[in-house]
Amino acid sequence: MTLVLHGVPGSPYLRKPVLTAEEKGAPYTIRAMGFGENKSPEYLALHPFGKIPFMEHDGFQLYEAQAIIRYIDAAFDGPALTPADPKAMARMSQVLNIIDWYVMPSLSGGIGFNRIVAPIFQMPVNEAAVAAAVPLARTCLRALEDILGRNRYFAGDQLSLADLAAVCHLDLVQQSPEGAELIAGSPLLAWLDRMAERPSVQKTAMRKMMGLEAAA
Ligand SMILES: N[C@@H](CCC(=O)N[C@@H](CS)C(=O)NCC(=O)O)C(=O)O
Repeated sequence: MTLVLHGVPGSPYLRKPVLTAEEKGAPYTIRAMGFGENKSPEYLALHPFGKIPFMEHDGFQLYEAQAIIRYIDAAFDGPALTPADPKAMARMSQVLNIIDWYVMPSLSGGIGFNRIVAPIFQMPVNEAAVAAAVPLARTCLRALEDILGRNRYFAGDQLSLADLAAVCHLDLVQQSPEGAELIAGSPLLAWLDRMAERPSVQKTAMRKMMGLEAAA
């Protein structure tokens, strides 16, 4: 049975499993949901926390993005996206957690949502939330720069799930004044350029997934 990925197109959290499936060459379909559908009784029966994404594969149901992308990496053929070396694997896990715990509420939820998503849907911009997110967003970018160091990717020379998760949150960072200022001159920009060359990253860009730009 095909891999079915449920979520709201445009959300970085739907993009993570989609991007992972693209990198693996795994066939998948998207079950596109509208804003708020994640709180419907039908969806809550699948995901009791009412969050995106949710996955089905061969009768196996799973929620939580990290669990889903690790499952896709393990269950499908294609390039390994988890390093075999324990230290590199731990580095990947560290970045995945930094993304979920610190990048999501600051760069994505605070700055990105208000500066990029809200204007698309003509929603009000919460300026206080943007300002409050800046210190943690700065810490995130400095921490990710330290981890990247002189490597090509977060876990070393090989692309891993850490890069895929991170690009879903960071590739719009320059589109807000706050993000652009925080990332100016950062070594993360060269990593972002490298990631932007990947067909998977181009195909799953936020505006393409939202249908606001033609698919490649
Ligand atoms: N711990 C969850 C968090 C996922 C998450 O925060 N998803 C956001 C997507 S942008 C969401 O569902 N937001 C809608 C809401 O909270 O109602 C995971 O990693 O899958």
